[in-house]
Amino acid sequence: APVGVFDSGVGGLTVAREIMRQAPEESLVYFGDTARVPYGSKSRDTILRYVRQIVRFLETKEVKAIVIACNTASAYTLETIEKEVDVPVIGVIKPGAKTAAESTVNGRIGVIATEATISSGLYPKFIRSLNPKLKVFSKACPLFCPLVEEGLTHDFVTEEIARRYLADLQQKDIDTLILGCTHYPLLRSMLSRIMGVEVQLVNPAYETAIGLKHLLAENHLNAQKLDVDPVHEFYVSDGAEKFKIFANSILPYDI
Ligand code: DGN
Repeated sequence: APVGVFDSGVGGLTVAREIMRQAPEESLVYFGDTARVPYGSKSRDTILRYVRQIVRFLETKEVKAIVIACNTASAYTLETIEKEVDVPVIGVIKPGAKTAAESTVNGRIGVIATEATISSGLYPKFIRSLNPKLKVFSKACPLFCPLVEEGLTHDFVTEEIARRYLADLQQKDIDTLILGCTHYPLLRSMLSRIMGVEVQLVNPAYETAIGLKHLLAENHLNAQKLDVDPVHEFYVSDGAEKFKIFANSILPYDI
């Protein structure tokens, strides 16, 4: 059976990509809610309603596990969805928080994400639950997603906006920065240039893919190693052609 992966749109492809790298034997069913993106500016009730619909869709595909490959949806729905479905569910926030808590040396961590993820307060909550001494500084960067989706990943306009968003965090002496939104790993080199090489950037997608492998193993659900080639399916709620172009620019093969 495949693993279900979903996001508010294209962003979760950075998580799907990581799963394909870390667990190449697994087949994926990806759903991107491109008709209703962005989730980052919506309320918890609305996000939960959308997510329940997506989960029902994934259940019709008989997925053996579900990855909430969206920080915003993870922040607002993971706890509820875990209780409502029969298969194991993993989000991106706990893995990202754990990696950051384990990587910081000076105990000062920055988090950048959508407005909804930042106002959920979940990153600081999880980080402090792992180590109450750690200090967390958060900054919402709502313009990053649309800029990435417009293809302006390496544009000076994006760099200028990034410099403004990160100006506060640059004053905080952080040594670790969580890229708490699925689109942000695509801005990695720019963010690193602005923050300086001494600040390590945490991509929660990486740790989530490893977490998924453990979760599947614990539940005896791993695919048998490459008996058959994995098959990946992609579904969106709108704009399939645009999605395809974006996906082909991110994934290691054409979908
Ligand atoms: N995928 C969302 C996230 O990781 O928070 C960002 C896209 C959005 O809904 N704005």
